Amino acid sequence: MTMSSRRQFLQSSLLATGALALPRTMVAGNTIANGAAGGRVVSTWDFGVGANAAAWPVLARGGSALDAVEAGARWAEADLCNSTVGHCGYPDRDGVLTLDASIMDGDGRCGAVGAIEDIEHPVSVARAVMEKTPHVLLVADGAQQFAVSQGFEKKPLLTDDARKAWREWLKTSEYRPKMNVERTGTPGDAHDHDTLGILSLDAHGKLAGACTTSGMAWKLHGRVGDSPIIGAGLYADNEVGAATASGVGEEMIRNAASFLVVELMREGRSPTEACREAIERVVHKRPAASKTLQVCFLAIDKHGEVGAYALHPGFVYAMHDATPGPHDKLIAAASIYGGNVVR
Ligand code: SD4
Repeated sequence: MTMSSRRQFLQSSLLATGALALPRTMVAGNTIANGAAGGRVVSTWDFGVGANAAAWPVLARGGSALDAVEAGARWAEADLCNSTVGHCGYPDRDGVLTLDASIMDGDGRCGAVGAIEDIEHPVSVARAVMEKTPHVLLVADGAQQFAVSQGFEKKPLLTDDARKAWREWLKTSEYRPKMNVERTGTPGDAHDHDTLGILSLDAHGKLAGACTTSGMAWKLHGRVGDSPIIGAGLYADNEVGAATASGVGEEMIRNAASFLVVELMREGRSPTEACREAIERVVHKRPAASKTLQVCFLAIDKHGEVGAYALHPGFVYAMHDATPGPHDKLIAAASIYGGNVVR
């Protein structure tokens, strides 16, 4: 899909304001007895619509949340319109594209890769780390060697557009992450950071999540963000719920933020309340910095209730389930600064 047809497609999606409040009902046996019957998948940002569409068939045929989130993340990694995830991501300040990804099952199993180069599907390498090694996180050359040993193809990923944007950036060489800029398709004018965080509840009442990103464009070579750090960019616990994050990852790492969101839900907060409280923690720790950068959380509880919150307006997430009506819902999250703005 071209950039403009993608925009039209997204514009025709249902945009609603505020977090989605679904009835909090109990999971009856193996069936989710509310609007999430058959499962539900939620993903960060507008490209979450495509990720959800790739994940949904897995849930619809009774597959696992884990398989669903991997399918959704792989779609985003291969998306040729996305300058912030996977194949078309923007590089670091040395012109090197390094990717971060993680995956977590609600039963506690998890795997991740950080700063991996030349491998198209880091989320699947993360899953292999989880399933085939005694470890959780592999980074850089070691992660790549492991990927190749598992049959992943090594190939150069940096696109001409990304290289062009990097050359443009070199003219100023200023590291100043942009907040919620429009995706115009002009090199240098695209988002310089946005992660695909995807969470799913399957028809069996099990949760899983995945996170995949090229991280912050123009970062220092070797920088790893929150996305592959379990508890920072992603956390899932079948007993409670799951959470993921997008935005400037250093804030998520400082606050163990996705773990915090899940723990707040464990204490009884709704997903929206938990995300809001985690955002407040970010503000409390670094009030001045919080005015200039974006942080966003997305959460789902074990009943399928979904919530989100951001520091600044502009954060949208996508939701897909079996309820009748339009399936590609884009929902604008509320924010601490500036209320709700749908772009
Ligand atoms: C990172 N959290 O590497 C990622 C980037 C991102 O919205 O999601 N930006 O810090």
